[in-house]
Amino acid sequence: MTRTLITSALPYINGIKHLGNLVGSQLPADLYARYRRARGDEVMFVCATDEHGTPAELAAARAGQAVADYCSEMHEVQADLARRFGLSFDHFGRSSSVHNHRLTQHLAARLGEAGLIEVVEEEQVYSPADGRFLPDRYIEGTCPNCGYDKARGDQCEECTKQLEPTALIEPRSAISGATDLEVRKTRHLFLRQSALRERLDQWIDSKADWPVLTTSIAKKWLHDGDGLRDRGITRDLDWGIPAQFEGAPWEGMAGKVFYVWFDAPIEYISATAEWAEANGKSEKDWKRWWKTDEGAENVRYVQFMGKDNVPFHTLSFPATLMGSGEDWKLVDYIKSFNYLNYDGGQFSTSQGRGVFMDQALEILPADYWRWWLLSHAPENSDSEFTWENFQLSVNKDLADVLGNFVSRVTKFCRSRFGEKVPEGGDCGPEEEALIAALAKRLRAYEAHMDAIEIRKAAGELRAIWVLGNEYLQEAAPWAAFKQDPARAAAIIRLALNLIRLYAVLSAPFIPEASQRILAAMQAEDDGWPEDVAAALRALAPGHGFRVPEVLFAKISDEAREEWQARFAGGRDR
Ligand code: B3M
Ligand code: ZN
Repeated sequence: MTRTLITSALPYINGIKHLGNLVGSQLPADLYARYRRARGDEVMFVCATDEHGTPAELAAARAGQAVADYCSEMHEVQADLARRFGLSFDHFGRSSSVHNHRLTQHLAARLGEAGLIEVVEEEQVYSPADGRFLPDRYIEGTCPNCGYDKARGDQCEECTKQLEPTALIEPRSAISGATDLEVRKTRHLFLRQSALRERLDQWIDSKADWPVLTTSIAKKWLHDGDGLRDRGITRDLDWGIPAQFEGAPWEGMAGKVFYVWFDAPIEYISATAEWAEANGKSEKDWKRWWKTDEGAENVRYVQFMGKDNVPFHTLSFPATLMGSGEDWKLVDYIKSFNYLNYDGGQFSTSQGRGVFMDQALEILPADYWRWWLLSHAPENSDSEFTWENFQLSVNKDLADVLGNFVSRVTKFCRSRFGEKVPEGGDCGPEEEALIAALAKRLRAYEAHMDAIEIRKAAGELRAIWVLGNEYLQEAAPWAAFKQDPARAAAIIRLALNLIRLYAVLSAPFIPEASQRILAAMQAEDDGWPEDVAAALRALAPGHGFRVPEVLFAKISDEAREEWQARFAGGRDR
């Protein structure tokens, strides 16, 4: 059996995520996980909240809470939203878990023993006004690489370059806005990534099938020379995983913690250990996903993330795992995404601009959002959410094409034959043509899903729905019923079966609606159809069903305008 390990980039703990965040990692990862399970794989799908570092501290301070309390609360909020969006994680963990503390310190110790970590005296930006060092997001300024004026101390979101706080132009404190900053000396652990350059280079070269977006970013920072600079992996912060611990092969790190980007990807592994513990499994059970000497050699590991996360997943995290000298599973395929923009601008957490996960669900059920976001995933370039486009896509694809098919067929059957699959009549060339067309499209759908080409897969699924409507139009059971009721029965029998098949095929995109369709058809999802003709005989004559409630309601112009005004910005989050 194929075994597939899937991780989504870990959402930061610092607040509820917007739809741009969702479509850049968690949602496409869920689509793929659901699909792989449907194809019969054994799947391990993990995610977690990313709880350390300056984003967590700043957000807790803003909320007036202790950082540990803030993180516990926000983890629950995010876990609940994930559930309500149908994100089917096997485990949704926390990077602040004991498991992650243990494993992060273990890997750091291994790297230290391998001579890949050294204690370095370095210069850090210090703010006398704040009375503290300003690591990472505590400092903002202009990016020396692209000129973006809100670059943060650790990375420019605009051009994805990893930065050193001292490199920022016109730096200011993110806490107080102070600009009278000093540079002071302090001692930190450095990961000697540069010593692994050749291994990383070869490894990335061996990934000929990776999407261009992923490899271009990886190669850029690998050959830029700067991307693989030895980097500080500790910080002068209180909240995090202590860098001084029992058995650490260094001294003098008391009071310092690991950099959030050092421990966050390790949480992918730790979350699997958390899963094992939560489900009464053993260490062996999680290691068979992660240790190539303990069963993971046959696992296919796929990661999902936004483009700004790519350098950390193609360089730093693999450097950590390779450098440990242990047999950890490295990623096989990285699916990365561009950004989703919002109505002529950017989503902005600080300005409350755009739609956030909680607000989205206040307006409409998850499947409406899942469908739009996935069918417009920013794969090859940035894409844009507009309310017009959202309305169009929901009303056409979901309501007119899929919803209407289900409703017409079930209602027609109820009025002419009752709420059971009718018997009698024969299929002919129209049905043969339909089955051939469906089979062809189904194979194309699978190919796109296998390749994680999400927009293309969505397009193919929509085309599969359209085939049903076209068939109905041509076969015209309402006309046939007058002359030849048996022929009408054969058409409707096939159409009812098509509804069940649509539920199975659509489940990765719109799981909740698929469930409702199956419930109405009193049918099970009995697995991915290998043979279309056979799948269209699953509901035999006499099988009962009910006409489902409206599957997808249309979005009116008034509702669209109201939402447009409501989310234009200005709401503080
Ligand atoms: N939390 C950044 C982000 O959400 C970060 C991802 C960590 S993945 C290990 O964009
Ligand atoms: Zn930049």
